[in-house]
Amino acid sequence: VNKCAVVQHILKAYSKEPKREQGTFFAPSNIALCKYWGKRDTELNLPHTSSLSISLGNLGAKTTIALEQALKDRISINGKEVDEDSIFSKNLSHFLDLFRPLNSVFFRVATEVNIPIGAGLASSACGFAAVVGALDQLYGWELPLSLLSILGRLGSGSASRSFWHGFVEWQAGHDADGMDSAGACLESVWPALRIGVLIVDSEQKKLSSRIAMQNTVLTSPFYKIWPEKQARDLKDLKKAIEKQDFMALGETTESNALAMHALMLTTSPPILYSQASTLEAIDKIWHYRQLGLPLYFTQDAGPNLKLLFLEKDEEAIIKIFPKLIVVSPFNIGAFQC
Ligand code: 2P0
Repeated sequence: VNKCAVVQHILKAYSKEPKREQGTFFAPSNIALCKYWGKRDTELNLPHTSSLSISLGNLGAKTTIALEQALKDRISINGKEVDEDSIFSKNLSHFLDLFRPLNSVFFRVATEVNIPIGAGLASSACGFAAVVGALDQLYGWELPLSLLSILGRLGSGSASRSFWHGFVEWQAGHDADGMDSAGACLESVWPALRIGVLIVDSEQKKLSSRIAMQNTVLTSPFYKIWPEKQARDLKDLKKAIEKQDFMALGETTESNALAMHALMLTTSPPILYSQASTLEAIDKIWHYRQLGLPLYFTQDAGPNLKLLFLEKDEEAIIKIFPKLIVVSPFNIGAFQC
């Protein structure tokens, strides 16, 4: 099954002509508490295991798409035109090929992102989600979010989780065409929960997570025990969220991230996203935790950390990490997941 077949299947009954002049959509960035690492299908970005994330409230991407009277797509980020020969433009135009009414039709895509650049804040996740949402608006499909999630996943796996606020579970699914592999939000709200973005190194990552996760699946002798660990962590996280048990949430999140990075170390050739500054920060977190401060971290495909803590400890934690960017995931007006 290829991407084109999935898109045609989802959109077969829908308009091929734009309903409006333009479409606009905001998608929040998301951080996985239980990670997506490894695909059973690299064409459709179908994961081996389910994952669970928290969305970052007002931090994310807002994209506007219109048809463009030109011979190519015109793409801008924060008002700046992106070079058409860049890998970014080529990837996005390739994705947009799936949604052109004719091969000769092109788009103007303007994205505003308000996430700190180089922080490893999953810009591809909210980026692809916002593009799909904006196309839905432009064409007037009004698809349910679960189907937008499947379309977003075709751009980037983690985009499937960027269509909701709050906690989102991406079900791995079993079907070959991935029609059962989509995100869904959990009803729970946890207003006191805080995520802190700790930038220890703002250089671009050297190895894309796409290649890194595939190498892990192919060469790590420990990958076969990953699904079992994931299933347990996912269950424990959902229980912790339901009971608002912060220690259980933190312990499981941290353990899940460390297990993912341990898998990478056992990949051939080995993958190491941590820098010395990452380990220093982890040491500091563990030091303060031993002194009684409830503070945990997670780490993605880069050297920076995302801290988990509660509102009541925010002041103390900012004293320890003065440059921390603090996000309140549920402080978004009326919460609707
Ligand atoms: C996650 N990451 O669950 C994991 C944890 C990074 C570490 O999803 O190949 O950009 O586009 O499906 O979604 C990053 O991977 O990969 C990611 P593709 P994606 O957030």
